[in-house]
Amino acid sequence: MFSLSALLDFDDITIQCHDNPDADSIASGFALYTFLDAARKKVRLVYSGRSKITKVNLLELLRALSVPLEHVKDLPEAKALVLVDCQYGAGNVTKFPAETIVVIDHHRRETSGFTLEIIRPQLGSCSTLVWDLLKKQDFDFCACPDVSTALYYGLFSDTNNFAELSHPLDKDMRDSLCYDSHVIKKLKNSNLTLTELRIAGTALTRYKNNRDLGYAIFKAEPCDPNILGFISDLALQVNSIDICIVYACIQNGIKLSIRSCSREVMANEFIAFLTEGVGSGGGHIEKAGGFIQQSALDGLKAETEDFLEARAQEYMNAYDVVDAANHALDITGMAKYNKKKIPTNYVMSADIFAEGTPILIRTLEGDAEAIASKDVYLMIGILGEVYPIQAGKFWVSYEAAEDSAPGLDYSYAPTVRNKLTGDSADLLAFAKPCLPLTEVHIRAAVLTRNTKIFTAWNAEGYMSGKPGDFIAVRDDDPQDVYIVRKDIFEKTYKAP
Ligand SMILES: [Mn+2]
Repeated sequence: MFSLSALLDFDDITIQCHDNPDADSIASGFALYTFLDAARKKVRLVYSGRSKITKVNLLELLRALSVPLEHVKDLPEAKALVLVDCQYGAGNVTKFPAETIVVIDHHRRETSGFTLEIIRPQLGSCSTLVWDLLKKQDFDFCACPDVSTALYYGLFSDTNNFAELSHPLDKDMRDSLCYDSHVIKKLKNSNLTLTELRIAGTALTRYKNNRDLGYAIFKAEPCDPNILGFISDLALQVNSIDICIVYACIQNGIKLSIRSCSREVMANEFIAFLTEGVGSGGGHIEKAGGFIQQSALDGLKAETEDFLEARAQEYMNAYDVVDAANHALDITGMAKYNKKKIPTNYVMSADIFAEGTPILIRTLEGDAEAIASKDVYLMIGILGEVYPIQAGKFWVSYEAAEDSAPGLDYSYAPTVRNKLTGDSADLLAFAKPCLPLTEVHIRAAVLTRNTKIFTAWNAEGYMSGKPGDFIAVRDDDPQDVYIVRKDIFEKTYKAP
């Protein structure tokens, strides 16, 4: 596992942002610079490329936080060259010789063969990744308000003002950094130049509106990604547009911003579909954003707009909707299965925080709220999903188990936060194993089409499944219809 302590083996380190650096790249580099400088390393922070920074918010960022970023044409061979928010050899960053190459990035992998690397495409910003790495080095963020402010702004601008942010680590960083609110306010309001206002205006007049399928596609000239969020927010205000895709070709790829007010299309799920296999994307039900690698499109020999349209149509044309709240599912042809009695984990909420404390549970799937009490337990599923259950209901369905539950290896271990103090705890540290008392009987069938299920308990969104996943319904509750991923189904259900 990559750790920043590996960098401390070098004395001469150059940190390189991508060409035409954005706030995220600058912030990531600056935080790393501060860490290495404090460790008394010889360190430089640079970027290259033909053009120097001209964007007003970035110049203000450099000035307000005294970021020692240099623009270079050439670079003497460094012992270690650390690339932030980009990958060595990729099209958006000038290639300089170095003995050791280190890559710290949050984009989809494009190149490989580095000495040291950490690439996490699920994260909303590279700033989040650097923040997480620094935390593991016990970096004192409160003692470095400039670094905190830079990282906060890096995430803010890479996720369209936090609107397109989805990963729990992103939220953890947003919630915990003590940033300078005056600097942030100034940066937030230096976002648009008159040229960018014109780009937004032009993009809004050139669009393709597919009225049958209810979406519109807008193309903007190459611009800062934040402008796309601005355009899509405006476009969604139009009465005949319920879903919009706004994109621009930027360095080595396509940046996308999605908005949806349609009940049947969740923006975060839609962007995941659009970028599957060619990029990455995430966000919320109504707002999401993503990135497609140009090299992936070249590989498919597809023009950007044709590709987006084809994917959008494929998505809109090929899903079934199950309204489980209002209609009974037709179970003819569905086979019987029993849920295996496999150990799982639970946490007594009153073990973590005093009774009556409002708590926020944060998992990969999103945030949930509860009040700590002797009567509220938290169940932890095998994917790290967490849901509250009443103690009474728990004890009629489960018993405490001896052996610990397997598979507690999550990409984000669920955390629980005291909403009053902001203190946060690792939920797994309080987990105890339990076993279901009886087998649950269900009927299930393999999905042959993309399917969305609207359930009685979630008015906001839907559960979605792909061909190969299972649709299931409990024998004792015909309204309890849900989707189980293929790999999970095989682990948790068996034929009677
Ligand atoms: Mn970034």
